[in-house]
Order: sequence, then structure tokens, then C-alpha cells
Amino acid sequence: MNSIGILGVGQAGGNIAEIASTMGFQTALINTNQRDGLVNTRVDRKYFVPGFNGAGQDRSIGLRAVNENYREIIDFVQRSFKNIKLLFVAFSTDGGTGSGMSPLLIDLLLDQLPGVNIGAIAIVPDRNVIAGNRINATECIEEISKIDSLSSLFLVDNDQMRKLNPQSSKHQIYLSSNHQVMEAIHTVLQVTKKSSFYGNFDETDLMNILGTRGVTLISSATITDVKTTSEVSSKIQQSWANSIFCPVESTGVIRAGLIYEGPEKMAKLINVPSIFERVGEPLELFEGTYISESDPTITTILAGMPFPTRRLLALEESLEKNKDRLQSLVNKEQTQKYESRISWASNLKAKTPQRQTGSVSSKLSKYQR
Ligand SMILES: Nc1nc2c(ncn2[C@@H]2O[C@H](COP(=O)(O)OP(=O)(O)OP(=O)(O)O)[C@@H](O)[C@H]2O)c(=O)[nH]1
Ligand SMILES: [Mg+2]
Repeated sequence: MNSIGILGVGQAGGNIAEIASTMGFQTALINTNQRDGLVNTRVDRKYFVPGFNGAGQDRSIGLRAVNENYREIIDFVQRSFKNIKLLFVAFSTDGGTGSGMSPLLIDLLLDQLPGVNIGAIAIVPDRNVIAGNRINATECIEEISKIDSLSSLFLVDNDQMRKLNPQSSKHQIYLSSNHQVMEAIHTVLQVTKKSSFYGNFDETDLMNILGTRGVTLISSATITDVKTTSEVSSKIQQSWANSIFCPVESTGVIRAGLIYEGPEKMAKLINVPSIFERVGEPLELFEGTYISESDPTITTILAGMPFPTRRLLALEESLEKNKDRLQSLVNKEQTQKYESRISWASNLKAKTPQRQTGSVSSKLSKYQR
């Protein structure tokens, strides 16, 4: 039985849970909108918050959905997952349902699921989203960052896919992001089920890493045809920059995993200090070496990293730049009126003149010759 569960909240969260189901994870989803959740047919366990019909990108509606139904929601989550060690709550930060519900929900689950670590898979929107989405994302990430006992936080960056495939449709980008994040977690979990003569990376190692509070990244680098230690290190560092997650910006990895799969002769090119030179040596490193004849691949997990300030500033920057314009838009909503320049013309349509009745004698005298 898979020891990691995926709980999707909102549309994007449900889509991630859908893919996780196909990979054998225990999954469930929550939405305020039944129509969105019903399309995720591979997810068996679903909770639709009664009395809601989507949150319309309004985080306060998502928040209210938890406030008014937290007992039922917690009960649903407790019933949905059996014997898991780690639960990831997956959601987009820039909509209303997932973004509004997830921070409070995670905080409640930390108390209500004793013995289960809780992490988050939070989607950071791509560069094309507009002001309202940016505000949602910023608020949500700030709330998530303040949760004390949260385990790994994966920041799935839709912009990474957008950068690599500028011509792709939104749908393709979403699907590919969802697939890659689940594939990354699936890969490292599968490794823990293998055994090796040379050093196992077991489930306790993985849970140790993923239980670390802070931003986490998983990436893989194929090192076929690579000849030197420094080339291996730079391939790995490139994989951090091009992964589906927000790129690594600064030093400060707390725990890390380093998994090598491939022929024995390439394994000797791995040099730990050189790999971690740019992000700083972690406090703990868990290694696994699996010799096979497959293409040599190095998978790294970096956990406990700081928030990617530059990436998040890029989200906020366009709001700052448009501050005056956005404020005047909102003022206008309250105050705008239309004034016609032809109000005088309404008089033209004044009621039909009333017939003046005169006396017979006055009419008679009018025609008198
Ligand atoms: N990676 C990824 N991102 C998605 C997906 N679907 C939506 N998004 C992102 O999420 C944002 C919209 O959030 P949704 O998940 O649809 O919103 P919601 O939580 O259902 O909230 P409401 O629709 O407002 O009730 C988009 O701007 C995208 O950034 C998906 O399947 N994968
Ligand atoms: Mg939705």
C-alpha cells in the first residue's frame, strides 16, 4: 500500500489527484463545485461542499466553505486515507476554492490527523494571469508559509512549463505540470521499494526528507556521455533550474536525497561537495545507489529551502507597477455613473397634452361674425 496520500482541493487539485490515482496513490478530492470534481473520474472519494456552486475566484468563499463545514470535511479526510504516513494537499494558489480552503484546512488537519505528516503541493500561476489571480496567489502563499508544522511544500510553477513551451495551450501546460509533479514524487517513492548492494534509499529516508518544513524540489538529470565530475554537478544544477518547481534561488537546503541509477562506472563521477556548492551543504544527506544497465540518472531531493523570493516578487511586481490604475478601477466600480447630454430631450416626450374643455358659450362666441 502506498504510504503517501494526495488530497486535491479545487479544480487544479482534483486534476493532480486524478493523475496520482493512476500511479497508485490513495486520493480524494474536495470542491465547492460538483461539476468540476465529477470530471476527475479516477478519484473515488469526493466531497462537494453543500450549498456552494464554485467560489468564482473569491478566496473568502473558499474560506467560508471550510468554516461552515469543517467537521464533515475532516471526517471525510479521515475516512478517505488508510495507513498513510504523509498527506499532500494539492491546490492552485490563484483560484478561489483551493486557494481559500487549503491553508485553514491544512492547519486543521495537522491537529486532526495525528501521526500523519501533512505537506502541500501548491501551484504558482504562470506569467499570463491577471491582477485578481496574482492577489490570490500572494495571499495564499503567505498564509501557507505561516503554518508551523507543515512538512514539505512543493511550489509547482506553471511558468516553468510556459517558458519551455511558449506555444502550448493552457490545457497542455496544466496537464504536463500535473504529470511531472506526480511523476517526481512517484519516482522517489518507487526507489524506496528497490534494494541495492551499495546503499539503499529507504522509506524512512524519504519521509525524513519530505517531513522537513520549507520549500522542496525533486528533479532528475540524465548523465549519459558525461565525462567529468564538474559536468555531472552542472547537469544536476541545470535540472534544478529546469524542473517543474520554482527554480532554486538561494542557499539553505536542510535535508537532501541523492539517488543514482545506472552503470557502475558513472557512479564515481558523483562528488557531493561540488553538487551542493551553490545551494550550500545540507544538514543531512540520504543517498541511494542502484547499479543497472539503464541510462545513468541522478535524482535529487532538496528540502527545507527558503521561499523563492525573486519568483514571488515577479508575481507581485506587476501589481505594484499598476497600483494606481488598479486602485482607480476599484474606485470607479463604486462611483461610476453615466450622465446624458440630452436630458432636455426627455421633455419632448412629455405626456400628451390634456384636452382643455371650454364652455359651449365661449365656443359659440368664438365663431360669432
Ligand atoms: N498546473 C495546473 N494548474 C492549473 C490547473 N487547473 C487550473 N490551474 C491553475 O489554477 C488557476 C485556477 O484555479 P482553479 O484550480 O481552477 O480554481 P479553484 O480552486 O477551482 O477555485 P474556483 O474555480 O475559483 O472556485 C489557473 O489560473 C491556473 O493557474 C491544472 O490542472 N494544473
Ligand atoms: Mg473551479
